[in-house]
Amino acid sequence: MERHRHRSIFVLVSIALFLAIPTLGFTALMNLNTFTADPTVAVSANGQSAVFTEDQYISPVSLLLIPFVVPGNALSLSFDYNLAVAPGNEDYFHAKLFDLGTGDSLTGFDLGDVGGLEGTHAGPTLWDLTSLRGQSVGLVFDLGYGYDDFGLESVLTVSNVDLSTSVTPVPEPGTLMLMVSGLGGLGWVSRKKMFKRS
Ligand SMILES: [Ca+2]
Repeated sequence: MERHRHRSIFVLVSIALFLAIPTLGFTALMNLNTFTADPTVAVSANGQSAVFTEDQYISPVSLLLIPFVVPGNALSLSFDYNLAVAPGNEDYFHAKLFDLGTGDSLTGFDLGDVGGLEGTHAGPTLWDLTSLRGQSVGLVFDLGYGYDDFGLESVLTVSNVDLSTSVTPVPEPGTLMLMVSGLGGLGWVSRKKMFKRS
């Protein structure tokens, strides 16, 4: 009886570990040089940051990735931004994931208007991508102006655009059932062996 209990505990622990594995994340910085940039967006050589300055003719000034194919094992997308709005300016930073067909932002993946009059607006942002796995969407960062904008001196930096994926693919329910029944079968076989021995 004591051995049976140990085996049951072993099986339960194995299943728990197996279920826990997909939550481990691997992060990789996206290369912003693979994005489409307007002329006044300067992407660093290593692709890890982009500096947006205002354009006399283009607004908003954009850094765009189309399509952004969300990996099947995606966990999250995070990035840092810093918008320095200069005196006499009213400018805004926008970031969103959007539908490639309609151009509409996806619910829960639109940072909204960040910025305003003179001052610094900065922060990290993290979006949970698990609901978008396998989808092709658009990703855009841009710098635009407001009604009381009378200058072109504001500067936006976007950096550390980080795509986090799970280390191992999340198991399909069918695979998991197979594994559970496999473990159950092993338990049954060894129990049978033990029964014969005794
Ligand atoms: Ca401005």
